[in-house]
Amino acid sequence: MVKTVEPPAADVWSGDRRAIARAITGLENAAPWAARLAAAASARAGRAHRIGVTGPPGVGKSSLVTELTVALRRAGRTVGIVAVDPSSPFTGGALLGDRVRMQRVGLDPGVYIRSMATRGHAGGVARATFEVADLLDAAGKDVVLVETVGVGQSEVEIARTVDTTLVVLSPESGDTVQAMKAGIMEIADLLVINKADRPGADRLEAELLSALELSPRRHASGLPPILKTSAARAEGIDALLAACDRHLAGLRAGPGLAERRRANLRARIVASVAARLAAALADPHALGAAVEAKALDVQSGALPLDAAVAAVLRAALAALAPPDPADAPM
Ligand SMILES: Nc1nc2c(ncn2[C@@H]2O[C@H](COP(=O)(O)OP(=O)(O)O)[C@@H](O)[C@H]2O)c(=O)[nH]1
Ligand SMILES: [Mg+2]
Repeated sequence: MVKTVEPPAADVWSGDRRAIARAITGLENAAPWAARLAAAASARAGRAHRIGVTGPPGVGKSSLVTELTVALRRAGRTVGIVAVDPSSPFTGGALLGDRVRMQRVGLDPGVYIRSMATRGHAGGVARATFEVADLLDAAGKDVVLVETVGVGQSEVEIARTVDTTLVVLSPESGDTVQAMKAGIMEIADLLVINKADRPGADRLEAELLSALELSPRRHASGLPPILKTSAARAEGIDALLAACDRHLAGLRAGPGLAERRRANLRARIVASVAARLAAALADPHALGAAVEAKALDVQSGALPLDAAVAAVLRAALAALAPPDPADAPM
């Protein structure tokens, strides 16, 4: 593997593109210095408005991210984009295809775009995504947009770990029922019907409204506003941005923002623990050997299964979380 040289932290915080690029590559590849930089970024982060954009493939998430970015730039705000989407036209800084507007956005020095590899363990992708969002926040971006395909549980988790979650549907996606089953309606702070220039947007809105009527959220956090946009025609974008800003202002007005960010931290801690555990269990040079040994013991009748589980957990704790002197009782 190519060794990535650690960029000077000051260059990252000042928003230097090359330093950010190197930092992100290090985070993705878990370079030796990456954990330290991630911790420093996390400590500096918190100023940016993080907006998650999720929904089924093809509803226009990347197009909406592009139009939101254009609108944000017009308002003088800087933007970081993290796309966790195997089919994303955003690729590590450069842009594929002939999407002229995206290319223009990609060339703007006030915008930093990164698409995340989705190969590897889902928990690892989640961790890297959170860290990159922290990094772009710490690098001074005013808004960080996180695009994920809302199909799997892990993508939904990522999209949720933001301040404001947009769930995007389109009249042609025909995935409304599917989306509701996958639970993505429940995480929406704002519901967006994109491709409102296509027939069926009003019918989809009526469907969503009646689905929301039955939602358990009806009496809890209140129902999410529904917005109609056409990314293709750049229509409804300012209203969507205003709704995002209103959502953040609402969180800021009370304990909501601190609560939301604490909930996000809980999810990140759980995801990191799960990812590290899963990686170690799968590694024959780490816990994999212990798992194999215990499997033999269970098979031979030397050990009941739950005792094997307990033994592997103890081994995992010893290997992954050696006692920290700072944790010792005073
Ligand atoms: N008619 C119409 N097409 C759109 C709109 N937004 C995006 N598209 C098209 O839908 C396709 C998928 O868009 P993309 O942004 O890649 O969707 P994603 O997979 O959700 O990120 C592309 O061909 C876009 O040009 C819209 O508002 N109206
Ligand atoms: Mg996309």
